[in-house]
Amino acid sequence: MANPAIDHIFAADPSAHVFEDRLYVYVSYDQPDTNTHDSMVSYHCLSTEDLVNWVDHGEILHLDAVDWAISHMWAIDANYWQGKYYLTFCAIDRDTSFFQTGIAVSERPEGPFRNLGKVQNVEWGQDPGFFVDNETPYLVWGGRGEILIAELAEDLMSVKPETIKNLSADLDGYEGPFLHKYQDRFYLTFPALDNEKWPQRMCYAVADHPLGPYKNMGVYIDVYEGNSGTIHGSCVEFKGQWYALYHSAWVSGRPTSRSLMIDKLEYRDDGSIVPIVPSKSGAVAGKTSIEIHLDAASGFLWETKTRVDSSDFSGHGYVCGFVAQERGFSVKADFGVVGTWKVYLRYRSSADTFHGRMLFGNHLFYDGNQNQSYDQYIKRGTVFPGTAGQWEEVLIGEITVAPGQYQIRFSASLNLEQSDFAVDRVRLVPAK
Ligand code: FUB
Repeated sequence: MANPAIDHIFAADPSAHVFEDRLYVYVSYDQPDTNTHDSMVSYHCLSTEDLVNWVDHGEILHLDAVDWAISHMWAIDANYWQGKYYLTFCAIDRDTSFFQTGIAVSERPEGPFRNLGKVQNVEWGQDPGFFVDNETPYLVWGGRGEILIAELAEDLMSVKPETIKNLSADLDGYEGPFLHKYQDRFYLTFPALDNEKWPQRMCYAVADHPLGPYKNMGVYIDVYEGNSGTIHGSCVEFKGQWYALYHSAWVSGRPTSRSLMIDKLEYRDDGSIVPIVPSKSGAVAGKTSIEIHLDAASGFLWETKTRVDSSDFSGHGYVCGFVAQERGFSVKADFGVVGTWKVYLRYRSSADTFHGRMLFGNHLFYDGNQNQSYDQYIKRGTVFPGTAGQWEEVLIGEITVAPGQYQIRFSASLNLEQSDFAVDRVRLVPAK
C-alpha cells in the first residue's frame, strides 16, 4: 500500500517540485491530536528519489522564527529562484490579524528556511503558490472564496500591483491555488465547494498565460470516502510520469490530522485531466518507507561551531568544537504517532575514544537553560569509538515516542583540551 505515502507525521497541503532529479514535497504540519487548523505552527520537507523510499528532513520553518506572524501556519509552496530556494508560506499577521504571505530562503532545497519577511501588496495572502515561468516569478494565492495572481518583483519581496488579477469570477475557487505547466499551457489547480457545500473537491482551470484568462475545467478529484473536508495539493512531473498530490484523513479519520496522498495523473489528448479516484495502492507498487534526517549544523548549537571546509557532509555543514562538558548540539524531531525508532549518528574522530552522551526529551530548551530534565537517555556518558578521521554512521540506540515534538541532544561528557570530534547528522529509522 503506497497511500498515504508516509504515516509517521500528519502532513497536509503538499506542494511538489523536482530539483536535481529528486522529488521534494513541502507540507504544512498538523499538530498531533489537535482538533483545529488554528494550531498549525510549522512546516516539513519530504523528499524521495523513487516515491518508495522517503526522507523527512524535519521542521523547515517554525512560527517562533517569524517575527511578524502570530499563528495559523497554513499552506505553502517553494521554488528555485536565482541560485537559492524560497519558501512562500502564510500566517496570521500580528498587527492586522489578516493572513499575510511570508517568504523564507535556503541554500538547499530541503531547508531549513530563514524568514525574510512579508511579501508586500498582497491582501489576505493565504495559501501562496510560487510559480516560475520564462524567468518570471509569480505568486498565486487566496482564501475565503477568492483566488488572485500577480507577478513577483525580482527580489520576491513584493508583487507588482499593476499585474494583480483576481481570478475568482472565472474559477469559483475557494483557496489553495497551485500552478503547473503542461504542454505549454498553464494549469491552475484549486479546492472548490459544490454550491457552498463541504467537503472540498479538487478542480482545475487552464490558460495560455500564467496571469490568465483561465477556462474552468471542473473537478479532477471529487468527494471520496475518507476525505478530510479540505483538500489541497499540487501536480508534478517526475521521471516521465505526472502525479497528483493531496491530503486525506485516511490514517486519523479526523479533518485536522491529514495524510499525504499521491496518485498517478493522466492527461487526455485534448489536455484535460482524467479524474483521479484516491487509491490505497497509490502511485507505486508495494509499501513505502521513511527515514528522518536531521542536519546537525542546522540544529541549536551549545557552544559548538559549524564548518563547511569539506564537501562530504550531508546538509549545511558539520558541527565541531566538542571540547568541554555540555558542548554539543540539539535537533528537533516530530512524530504524529506512537513508534520506536533507531537512532544513528554520523560522526568522525581521529582519537581512539570520545566521551559523549545523547539525550532525548520533549522539553523545549532553546532559552539556554541547561538544567532541564530529559525523558530518555539514548546513550549516557559513553565512549564513542574513533573512526580514524573518516565519517562513519553508528547506531546509538532506540527511542520510543508518543506523538509530539522532541529534542535530541548530543554533547561531550568530558572536558578535553582539544578534540577533532565532528558530527554531520542524526538519522532515525523505524525499528521493525
Ligand atoms: O492546512 C490549513 C488549510 O487547510 C490550508 O491553508 C487550506 O488550503 C486547507 O487545506
